[in-house]
Amino acid sequence: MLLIIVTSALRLRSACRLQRIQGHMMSTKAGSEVLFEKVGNAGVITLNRPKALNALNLTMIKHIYPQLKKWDKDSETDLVIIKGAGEKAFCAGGDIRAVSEAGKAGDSLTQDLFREEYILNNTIGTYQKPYVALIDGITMGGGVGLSVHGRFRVATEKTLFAMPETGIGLFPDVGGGYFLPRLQGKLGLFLALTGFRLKGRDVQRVGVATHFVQSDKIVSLEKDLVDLKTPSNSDVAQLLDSYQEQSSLDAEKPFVLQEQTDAIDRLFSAGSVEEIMENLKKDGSAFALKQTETLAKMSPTSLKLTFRQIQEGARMSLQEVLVMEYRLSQACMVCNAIPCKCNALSFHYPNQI
Ligand SMILES: *[C@@H]1O[C@H](CO)[C@@H](O)[C@H](O)[C@H]1NC(C)=O
Ligand SMILES: *[C@H]1O[C@H](CO)[C@@H](O)[C@H](O)[C@H]1NC(C)=O
Repeated sequence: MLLIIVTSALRLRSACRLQRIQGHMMSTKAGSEVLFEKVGNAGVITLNRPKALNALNLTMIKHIYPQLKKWDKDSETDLVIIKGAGEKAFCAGGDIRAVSEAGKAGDSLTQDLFREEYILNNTIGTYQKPYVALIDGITMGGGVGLSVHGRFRVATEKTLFAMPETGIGLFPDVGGGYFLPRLQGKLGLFLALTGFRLKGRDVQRVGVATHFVQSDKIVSLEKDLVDLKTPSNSDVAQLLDSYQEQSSLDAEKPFVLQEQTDAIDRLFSAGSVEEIMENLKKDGSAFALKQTETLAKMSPTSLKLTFRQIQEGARMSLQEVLVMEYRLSQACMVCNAIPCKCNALSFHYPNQI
């Protein structure tokens, strides 16, 4: 009898404890979607929504922006590292589902999300201290925004890069209009229109990443970065270079678009999307045919918008591009609020990956 009472009491106590732990977890949950740590003199940002492939939402952006500002001014912070939690993703994009639902409801969330994200992109683009993005996994849309404008982007064999926005009624924003036309030849336009996915070493080969380091070396790289004493950008570059030299994985594997580079430059040199489609049809090669099929699945409005964005962006500063894209995004949301063609696929993102 006594035994039963004791065990029940114990059970009750452990149940209470469990509840307390759960309660504690609940209370720390708000704000845990992005973690900020000081490790030595490094500010470390961890995007922490692994189940949502670390997709950015407004709460995260609102936390990251002031923290970056603070670290930029703080004499005890010498560099910033940004990474994603979990095995799969750095950041698979913005929380498009939330945005598109809010857009339909005429909510100000869409406006807020885009505005904050543009401000954040600009902050990263002009950051004074070394900024290192460890893009060890899926990196799309907003995840590109958090990395590509920063000084250092480290890809691994797990990196999967794409700007899939033309498939969801949007356009490759977050400064896509700036960095895409600056890739070699017509590659940026090709990536923007088709949403073509680049993997691993190729992400560095095209210049989206500045370095390639094997994934199993990232933990050690991060430790060495944190241990640097008041590093300059060239100190960080030196360390990253040395890690890159030790990473021989896939070094022999040719660039996935090696054979198609000339074709891309030729077929995508055109005055309009229609002309590109014409070029592809006339060409008739297997590669061209495949691109025709891909483009046929994209939002026609998005394709035209993206074409013009990339064209104009080539001549603009990052700031000018971000302002242009903010205006475009607002126009897109108004368009998406009225059910129209360009909203066709928006609910499949980012969970489509
Ligand atoms: C962002 O995601 C976190 C974690 O999933 C959630 O708690 C928070 O409410 C989200 N914020 C917005 C604005 O959706
Ligand atoms: C920030 O930059 C990324 C990549 O260039 C882009 O995908 C994202 O949409 C940008 N955000 C805004 C609001 O411009």
